[in-house]
Amino acid sequence: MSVICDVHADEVLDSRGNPTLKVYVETEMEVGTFTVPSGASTGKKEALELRDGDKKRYGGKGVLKAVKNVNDEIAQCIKGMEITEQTEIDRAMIDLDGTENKSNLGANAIVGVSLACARTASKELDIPLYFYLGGLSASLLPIPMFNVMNGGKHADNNIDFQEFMIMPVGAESFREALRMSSEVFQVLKGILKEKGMFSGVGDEGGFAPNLFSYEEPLKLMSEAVEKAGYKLDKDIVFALDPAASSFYSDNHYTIGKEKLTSSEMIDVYKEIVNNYPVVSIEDGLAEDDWDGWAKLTEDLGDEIQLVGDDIFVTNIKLLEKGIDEEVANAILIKPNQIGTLTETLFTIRLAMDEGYGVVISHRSGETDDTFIADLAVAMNTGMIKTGSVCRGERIVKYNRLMDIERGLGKRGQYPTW
Ligand code: 2PG
Ligand code: MG
Repeated sequence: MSVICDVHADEVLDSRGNPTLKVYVETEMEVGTFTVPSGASTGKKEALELRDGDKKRYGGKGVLKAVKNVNDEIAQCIKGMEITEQTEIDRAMIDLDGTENKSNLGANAIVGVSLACARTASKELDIPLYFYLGGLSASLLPIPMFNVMNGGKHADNNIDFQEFMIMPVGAESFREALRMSSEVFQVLKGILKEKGMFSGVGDEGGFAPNLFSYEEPLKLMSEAVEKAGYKLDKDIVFALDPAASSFYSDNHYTIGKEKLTSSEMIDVYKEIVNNYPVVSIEDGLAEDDWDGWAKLTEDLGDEIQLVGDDIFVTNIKLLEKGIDEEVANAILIKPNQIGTLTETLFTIRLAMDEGYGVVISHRSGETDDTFIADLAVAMNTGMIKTGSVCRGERIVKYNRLMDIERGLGKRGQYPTW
């Protein structure tokens, strides 16, 4: 294998039209890239996304400092290293940064280089990225969680919960899962139009009409599933990401005009689970509400999947705390929350060893990069959430998964729920 001979970055735009980095890592034989995504409902303990703060450019959101960090310090540090020495490369960048949250060089700079290295290595070996990351055991396609209705910080409507998702658990292959969900999505659009509701979409491609309770999206989705000819609970089930940190303050959750305690919020979820085929709730409670989370897990953890996003931020220390305190039973994985591929893989492995579910995830501000599709298959996580069944930056990941499924042939499997 050859060594890294050049590393550079460029300032490009993400799906919301905000600046982000595209990183190029070159060896003598190949060049691989990674284009970095960006969140809106970010956890407080995420690794730091470095932005310029220069109000004269992109309202302060430029990333020229992070680009410079890639082009100068990081490039100098890792040039000459073997492209396949992922752990050493990531370690070198972590040491070079020297902070707990990568605030010196920027997690956006570091994650861009880290993931681009893996892609360059896979290209040099001339094998698919999922095979480079996961080897022969990489064979499980993920059940997708399609975010068909958007609220919270991802849409300018009045829905408090951020994501209402459909999971095609009754499909026999990923390709079929995608077809079923696309059909439901188009039927849902028709229903919204019929009812005179706004059928424009939010940041992740889900519909974003104004609705007056968290139940209305679930009702509309149920109607769409049945009208599309599928059986609720059998072919298609639901998942939620309320992203509760975004409506939590002073120990209370504000839903519409009501202010609820953690226990009252848990009661809301119990009712939802009783009335609708909701099998997974992510960030049902806020990142600072660890006691509430423990109670939520005790009350609902045997019945449904409880996914920690803001509370764990892909950070192995926070996941360890969660395991100790019996908080959640699954984790959302976003490489840019922690900043390197190596740390991401360690967090995934710990979660799996401890029997936690693992959902690989996009960010609300995305790019045309498909790395996470390969990551989900590589690690056999069996679940991915990467937006709705529309918008190019989401669809490109789903299309990549169909490519992977075709490439795997008989070795590929679609999970049962
Ligand atoms: C989430 C994500 C992705 P964001 O909360 O799970 O859907 O949103 O990227 O804005 O943090
Ligand atoms: Mg979330």
